[in-house]
Amino acid sequence: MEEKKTIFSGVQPSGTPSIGNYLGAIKNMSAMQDGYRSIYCIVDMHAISVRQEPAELREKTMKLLALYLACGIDPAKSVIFVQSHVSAHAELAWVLNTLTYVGELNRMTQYKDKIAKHSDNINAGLLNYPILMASDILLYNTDIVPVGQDQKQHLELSRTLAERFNSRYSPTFTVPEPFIPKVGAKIMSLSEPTKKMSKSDENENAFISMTDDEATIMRKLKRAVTDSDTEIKYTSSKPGVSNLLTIYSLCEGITIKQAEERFCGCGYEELKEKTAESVIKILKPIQQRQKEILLDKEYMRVVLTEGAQKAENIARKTLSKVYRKVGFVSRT
Ligand code: ATP
Ligand code: LTN
Repeated sequence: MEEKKTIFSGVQPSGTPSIGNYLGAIKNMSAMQDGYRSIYCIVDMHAISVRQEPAELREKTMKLLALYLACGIDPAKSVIFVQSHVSAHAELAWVLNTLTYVGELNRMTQYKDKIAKHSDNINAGLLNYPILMASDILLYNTDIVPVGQDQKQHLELSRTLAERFNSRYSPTFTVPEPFIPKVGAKIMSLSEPTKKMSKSDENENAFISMTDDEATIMRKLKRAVTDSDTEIKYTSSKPGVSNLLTIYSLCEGITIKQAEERFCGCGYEELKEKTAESVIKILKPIQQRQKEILLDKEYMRVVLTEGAQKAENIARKTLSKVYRKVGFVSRT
């Protein structure tokens, strides 16, 4: 029997995930777990590259775990763990730091965006962020990384670092491929539809959070920026309408073309209302399950302990190999 390929992905516990995180990444993480050896991480070490309130970070980490589970990521099928529980991530990151040129880091789009947004805290972690991400991915000999469009550039660096290590020492890492969905890879902001929907936007009306209630989802979508025209068509000159069509079609499980046909002759009001209803239909059962899971602290603890153990076993093997290849002497 052919061995399953490995997929790895991570989400930061830096806020409440948005419908963008769900449609662009988490949904695929859940859908892909049957066909692959899947490893899913809650990347708390990445999250502290911007300031986090410690008690809140702990709470958001547990909520993200409950959300993973509520979205159908199943600990019987996937390894689910918290990044800081497996110290090999930080250790490999150091080695990869020594293989990365500063010029490769400071041209990263996410870095430039983040330093503009957090000008009072331009720390080295923001710059080195993609190296830690490469370390996450390379430790598990990952073949495929399901992510949104915004992570493509980081994935490129992971590939470069894998190739650089392999050629400088000897073949060690699998060179990972991104899996970026054709539809939904970049859900746009509801208030500025030419910008990516971000869970950390100061304007709460710009994104739908996975925990928003029905009334909030309806209100936010009704206020979504469209245009002064009336035609419901997926085209680059109509970013707001195209974004709603994308969200609607993904929630309904239909193509964009089918969505356009459904709305043929309708007004924007109807598009917004129907999109809100389809988002609510997807989110409601997830929210219900997340609430139930959060009450079962013991279950969550077991998932984390077992996940960390499994991840650690794989990661240690890769790290030992790396340490040997770079010339570190063995302890024993
Ligand atoms: P922030 O905006 O707070 O910096 P984020 O919303 O980008 O964070 P992450 O935890 O960094 O959230 O991303 C988790 C996953 O969601 C990544 O795979 C990322 O590519 C994907 N993702 C993030 N925003 C979107 C979006 N608007 N559309 C589609 N996918 C997205
Ligand atoms: N950088 C990603 C989160 C992330 C990740 C990863 C995604 C950290 N490590 C490994 C995929 C694989 C983000 O900002 N969305």
